[in-house]
Amino acid sequence: MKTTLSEDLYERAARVMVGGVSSPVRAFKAVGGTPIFMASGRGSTIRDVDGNAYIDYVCSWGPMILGHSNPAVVKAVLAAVKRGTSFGAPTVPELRLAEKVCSAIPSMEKVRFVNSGTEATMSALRLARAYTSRTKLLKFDGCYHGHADPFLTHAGSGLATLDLPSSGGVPGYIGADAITVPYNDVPAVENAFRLHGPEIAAAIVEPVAGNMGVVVPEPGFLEAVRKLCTQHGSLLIFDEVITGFRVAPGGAQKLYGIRPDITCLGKIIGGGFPVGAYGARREVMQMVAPEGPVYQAGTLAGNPVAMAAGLATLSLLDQETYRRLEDRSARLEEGLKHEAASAGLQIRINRVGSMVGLFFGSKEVRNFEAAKGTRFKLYAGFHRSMLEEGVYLPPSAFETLFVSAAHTGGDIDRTIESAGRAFRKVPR
Ligand code: KE4
Repeated sequence: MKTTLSEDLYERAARVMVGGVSSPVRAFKAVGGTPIFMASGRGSTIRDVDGNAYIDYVCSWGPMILGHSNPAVVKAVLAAVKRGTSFGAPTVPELRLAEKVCSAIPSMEKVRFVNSGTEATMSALRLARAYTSRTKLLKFDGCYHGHADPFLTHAGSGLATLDLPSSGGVPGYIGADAITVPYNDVPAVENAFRLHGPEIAAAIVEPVAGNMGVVVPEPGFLEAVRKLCTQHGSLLIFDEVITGFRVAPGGAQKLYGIRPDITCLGKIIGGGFPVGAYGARREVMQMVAPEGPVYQAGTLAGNPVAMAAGLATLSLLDQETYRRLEDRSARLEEGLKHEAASAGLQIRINRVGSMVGLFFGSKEVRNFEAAKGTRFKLYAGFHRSMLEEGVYLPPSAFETLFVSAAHTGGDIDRTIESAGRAFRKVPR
């Protein structure tokens, strides 16, 4: 596979952009080789600047649930652009997306749009602290909630990829307010509340963890966090930036029947444009300016073009689409397991809907420690082999493979065949 143009471009990019990228995980640090410059995408396929085609399982880290350049989304965006790109004023697309999100997400009576998942979780924590007049935050090892200071200790995604226990530049007093416990560990949550309950403003959790690979909530885990938050007057924040409209139309809270106090969204609701959102029942959201004292603002929040892309995307996410996503993702899971077994390689697959996590090793992965205890260093070679096969996987063992509605049965079968060859190259 020739990638000379990517290599030349990356050398140029590294002179003016830190790490040659706009987000660390894209730098291929964990998998080696040169990041690939993508030129175009259509459906499940993306093409790089050298003309190589790949079946895409990054899907822009989640937003592209319909695949790339979906005709309806493109049409809606072009029409919106022609009407003007930004007014800094209320618009009908913004209102329509707000109504759609609030009607789909059980916990959301009111919503505020922002420009990223980071802004959504940052604002949700500020709101929870104001609502409870408390400061402490309970979070879970290996979850990732964006790059706002309070969330950057023991986090997943790029920090896990780069093996960073926390970020530089975050003052100690910020970290002091964070209590981090293992995912799926109910006794640890109970203990945290026993010790700090009256000080805990909020617990924030990815209801399906997608930033340490995929880790699935065990029966009773989310229910226990919900119960303890209620008992101690803390707010439960569901970070559904990945799971929102991914694992079900109403997100993980619909799938698992748990009602959080605040929900954060992003990715899919922007249809590939910068969007985030946070929402809750009215009596919580009324604390946000201009109705209440919690200040949060944004020049491009509710941008009409992004809203149009989100609306077009959500309007196509019907039951048939979710059924197809489930069918293709289940087929991928079974095929990968079969090929690994045929290659005499031990892998674990954690999956919820079209969120697929692949781990090298035999042990169950139920938290971040277990994820770090897998043979994750084998992932780099596997990633490289799959690139050679024309399959684009996340360049990190601590991310999620996303299946889109555009992935055909043929794509899945080809991926499985490619994985069979790639597994055979993995050193034992
Ligand atoms: P953004 O600020 O990147 O839009 O969203 C932050 C965020 C919040 N919550 C969850 C559960 C998330 O997964 C994310 C961002 N996800 C990462 C990858 N898993 C984005 C990719 C990147 O950082 O480049």
